[in-house]
Amino acid sequence: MNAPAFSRIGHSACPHDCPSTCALDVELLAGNKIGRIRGAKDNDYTSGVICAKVARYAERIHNPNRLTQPLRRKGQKGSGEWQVVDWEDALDEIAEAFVKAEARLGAETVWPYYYAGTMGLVQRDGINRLRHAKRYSGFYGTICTNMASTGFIAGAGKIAGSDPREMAKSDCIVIWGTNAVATQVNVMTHAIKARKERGAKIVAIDIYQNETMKQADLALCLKPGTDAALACAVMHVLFRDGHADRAYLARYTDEPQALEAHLAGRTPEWAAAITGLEAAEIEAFARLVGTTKRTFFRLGYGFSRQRNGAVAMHAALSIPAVTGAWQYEGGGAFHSNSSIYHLDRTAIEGLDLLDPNVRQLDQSRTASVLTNDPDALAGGPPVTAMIIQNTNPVTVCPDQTLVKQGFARPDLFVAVHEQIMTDTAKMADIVLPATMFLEHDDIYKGGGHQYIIFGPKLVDPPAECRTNHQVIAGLARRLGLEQPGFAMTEREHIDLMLQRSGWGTLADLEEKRWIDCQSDFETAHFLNGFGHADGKYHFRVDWASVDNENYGVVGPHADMPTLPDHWGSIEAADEAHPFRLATSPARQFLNSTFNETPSSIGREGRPELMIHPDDAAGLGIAAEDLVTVGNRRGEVKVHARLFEGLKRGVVISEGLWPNSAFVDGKGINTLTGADPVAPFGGAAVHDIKVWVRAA
Ligand SMILES: Nc1nc2c(c(=O)[nH]1)N[C@H]1C(S)=C(S)[C@@H](COP(=O)(O)OP(=O)(O)OC[C@H]3O[C@@H](n4cnc5c(=O)[nH]c(N)nc54)[C@H](O)[C@@H]3O)O[C@H]1N2
Ligand SMILES: Nc1nc2c(c(=O)[nH]1)N[C@H]1C(S)=C(S)[C@@H](COP(=O)(O)OP(=O)(O)OC[C@H]3O[C@@H](n4cnc5c(=O)[nH]c(N)nc54)[C@H](O)[C@@H]3O)O[C@H]1N2
Ligand code: SF4
Ligand SMILES: [Mo]
Repeated sequence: MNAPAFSRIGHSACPHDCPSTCALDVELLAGNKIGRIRGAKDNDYTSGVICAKVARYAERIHNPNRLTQPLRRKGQKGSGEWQVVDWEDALDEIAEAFVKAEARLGAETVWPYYYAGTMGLVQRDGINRLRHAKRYSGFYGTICTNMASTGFIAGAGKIAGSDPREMAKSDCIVIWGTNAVATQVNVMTHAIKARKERGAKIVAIDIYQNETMKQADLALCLKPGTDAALACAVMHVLFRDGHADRAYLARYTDEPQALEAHLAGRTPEWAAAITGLEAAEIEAFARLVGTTKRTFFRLGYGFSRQRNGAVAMHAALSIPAVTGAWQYEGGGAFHSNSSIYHLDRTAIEGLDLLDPNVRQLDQSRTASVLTNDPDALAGGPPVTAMIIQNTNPVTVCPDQTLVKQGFARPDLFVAVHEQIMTDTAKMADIVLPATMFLEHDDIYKGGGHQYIIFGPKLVDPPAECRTNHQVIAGLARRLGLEQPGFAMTEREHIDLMLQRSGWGTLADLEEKRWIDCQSDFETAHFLNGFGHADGKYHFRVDWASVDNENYGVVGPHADMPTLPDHWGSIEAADEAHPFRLATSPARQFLNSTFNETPSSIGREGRPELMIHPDDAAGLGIAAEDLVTVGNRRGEVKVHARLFEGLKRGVVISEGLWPNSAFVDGKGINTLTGADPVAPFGGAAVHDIKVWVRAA
């Protein structure tokens, strides 16, 4: 068959939960089809580069397994037996279930549940308008960013930093706890440009030799959950060897003397014993960042997915405050730009209807919430009705055994609005077919850069797929809600938000394609002061009072160190669990998205456990063997892959695979914990003690 004729290029933005939020050029073909997707060359962050999985998007959007009609469950929950229903009946049933549940147990028994499967502000966050209008339980979205953002705000006072494009002007780029080659490829574009044009050094800090570590000039492979020890020893050396910028410290930081005194005992030898690095490696890294003023610390999420993750982020962020790297172009630090956009989300999210007394339920504790743990329910009623958009908790949430038990509860009604039949959709009472990003209008803001980008509807959705916005409006109508936000179109919402935020109109944005929201150099480098009231960088942290839009302290927050330090709150290995497991993202998947596309599955192969050959030998495990990995939460079967690029005692399983890809249907999150992480919650998905045995 001939390929459909090429018609034109459409412009969009990648909607997925990836810091790169690439500006896209989409080949639009005859017959409502798309061809290849490319990165926009004229966007100076995307720079014409995108990941392979999105370049191949035709495979996902035209996937024959897409959901295209509303379905009602016929058999038992999870039985896979469905009956096609029409939209009006499906929405009636959901609205009725919500009304009944509310009449029995109060509005808080309904839990609108969503996450970042699309990062579009209208389609992702519009569900909050329904929640606020009805006083349904709030969704406290902690699973991804909580520890990282808390640690960053603790030090810098807000989440912003040096212009990410400045990486290309750095002399040293430290890629810390992010596997950028796989998870946000554009970081590499700018870092490699600096290496080519300026001879910049690239440092990577991770727990295994992933693709990013392989590209680094200096690759530090440490034990999971020990990054703060490394950071402390680096700062110890900086003070010891005269590489601390004392004038900068005096002007811009809170307690430099206290920090220096505190670090006196945090020697490279002390850190070597904790991190598993050689003291000489730590010295070399400290010397490099101490003598290279234009050092750019690109701090990722991975190293914060530990029970001490907030402390680790804050400790790593403290290094450029000691060297004074913030003063130089190409220097400083960056994690995310979420603080720079000042978008007025009132209409999209119905913030004028928000009642702060309504309880918030923690996403990372979904396992506990749905199995009726009174603490996780904050003393309120059980959750008995849900609508789920853009997330797949039965795959992605910690403590999967309990998550599955929760979703199997006969007294829980669940509607899932999805693009494909995920592990979560399989457990639903009603499944609604959703549009993909090229089939609806939305607006996106970069986490890893500084652009707002418009993504218009470019093709028609297949069959009966509807947008999230349409579904929320359909339910609102049935529930008698008359706020204007439900009647507005996506475009009207975008236009209103832009205008109220001082970013012009949608028409302006459509013409320009994107808005560069970068702050000026002094602001971005905090030379006008950091985000705290005193304008200083804070080495000393009162964790309970960090301002991170939180709903209250949880976990062992009282034990958190106030100055940067190694905090032993991780799930340390013990005799019964000699291994530390991390569940790092696979290159061809994006969380659980793309784990349904044949080319991604083909490239990833199957769920595996990477294990050091000497550890495997000690357990009588050979390459390719099926092994069982377990802890008190459950057991998972995967194939062993012998791999020398990690420390003994550390094992890695890349994902996220669908649960059905595992021999006995138990996904990797069977092993992760839903215990609340200090100080404000989150999921420690790389912080797991396990045993391993031949299956
Ligand atoms: N291909 C692909 N891209 C993705 C995703 C995906 O699943 N697949 N997910 C998207 C999402 S939602 C997010 S939030 C971002 C996340 O992207 P990243 O910021 O890259 O975070 P992670 O992928 O969680 O982990 C990054 C690395 O941290 C390592 N790591 C784990 N524990 C430690 C530790 O204690 N110390 C150190 N130094 N390293 C550690 C992991 O092994 C991994 O290699 O990526 C996005 N992009
Ligand atoms: N073990 C382990 N667990 C993890 C992680 C890990 O590294 N290891 N990473 C964690 C992280 S960082 C994150 S962010 C979470 C992510 O967890 P999720 O938010 O659940 O992420 P996705 O798997 O991308 O799921 C998004 C779903 O949204 C659907 N979707 C996309 N766009 C739309 C839309 O417009 N409308 C509707 N209705 N649906 C849409 C997709 O089809 C997909 O099934 O997972 C976390 N879980
Ligand atoms: S997933 Fe990330 S790297 Fe790939 S196109 Fe989307 S934003 Fe860019
Ligand atoms: Mo994430």
